[in-house]
Amino acid sequence: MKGKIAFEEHMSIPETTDEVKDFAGESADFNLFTREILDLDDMRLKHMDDTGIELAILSLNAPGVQSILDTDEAIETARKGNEAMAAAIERHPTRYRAFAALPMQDPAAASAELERCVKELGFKGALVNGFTQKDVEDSAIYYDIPEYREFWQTVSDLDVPFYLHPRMGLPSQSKNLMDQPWLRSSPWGFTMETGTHALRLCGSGLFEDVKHLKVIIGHLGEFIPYNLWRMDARMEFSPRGYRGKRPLGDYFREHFHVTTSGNFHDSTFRCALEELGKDRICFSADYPFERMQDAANWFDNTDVITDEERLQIGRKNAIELFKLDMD
Ligand code: GRE
Ligand code: ZN
Repeated sequence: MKGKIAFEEHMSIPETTDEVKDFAGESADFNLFTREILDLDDMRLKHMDDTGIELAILSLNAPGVQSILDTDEAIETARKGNEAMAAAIERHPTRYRAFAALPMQDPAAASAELERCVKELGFKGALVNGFTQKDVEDSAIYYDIPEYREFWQTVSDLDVPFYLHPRMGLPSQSKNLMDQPWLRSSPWGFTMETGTHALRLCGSGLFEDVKHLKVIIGHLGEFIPYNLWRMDARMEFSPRGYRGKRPLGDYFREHFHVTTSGNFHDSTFRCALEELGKDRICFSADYPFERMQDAANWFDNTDVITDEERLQIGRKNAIELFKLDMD
């Protein structure tokens, strides 16, 4: 399918590149991977051309700004990442948009940077790599706490989506995973970490306090669609500190979109479609951690959806979600 829009597509700047090499894959050619994640010109555009991806909304790699302990450095690094993405959009205005990287260490600074990126640079929202560390290594701040309500109000006022992207949990959060490191990483830990963060947002009353938030998660919903019925069913008997006023599923279905990033598989896709509906699912690849070719080969050919639905999920939902000036 031509004209796809993809939006879990990562770039990097020299300040944040080293940390991603561990995740390039055991068999990966690190030099090639590094070139791919840093490149915003010929190589990436060629992959996009070859796979029918017309537009990519770029984001800074994980954990990126969220693992920087010093707040001033986090603010500076987010700015550098955002300037690099803005420059890429200037060079290729028909091929790229961007999500702001945000220094969540300081919610007021994060709000200000998001506002600058949206209003001055035309960015389409934010992509944040999970919890933030701050000041000390063993710290993990989740954004459901009251200190972030004003930040969320800014996101809502700007009327842009917030992409909650995975990162790895800290060793102190992962004591039962350390002896089998794959459990901490992308096969499982990323999903658990991000899914839990998304559920924290739902369970904190956030969507009652700030009514118009749109949150995006990748990997076909980080396991949540598969377990949504059960969570609501169990919570009826045992809400234990759940602070939502309505069932979890209501908030998830009303406030979340999910993307196909890194999850190119029919039965997972069918489950997400059945639980959330086709208006809530969007194509994405997760380049360069995944191959655009794998994403497109699956998406362009899956018979789980009709061609009309393919156009909607591959393109039109994104145009609406990000109010893109395209048909
Ligand atoms: C991602 O961006 O989703 C990602 C990483 C590292 C490894 C795997 C992966 O950042 O999917
Ligand atoms: Zn990703």
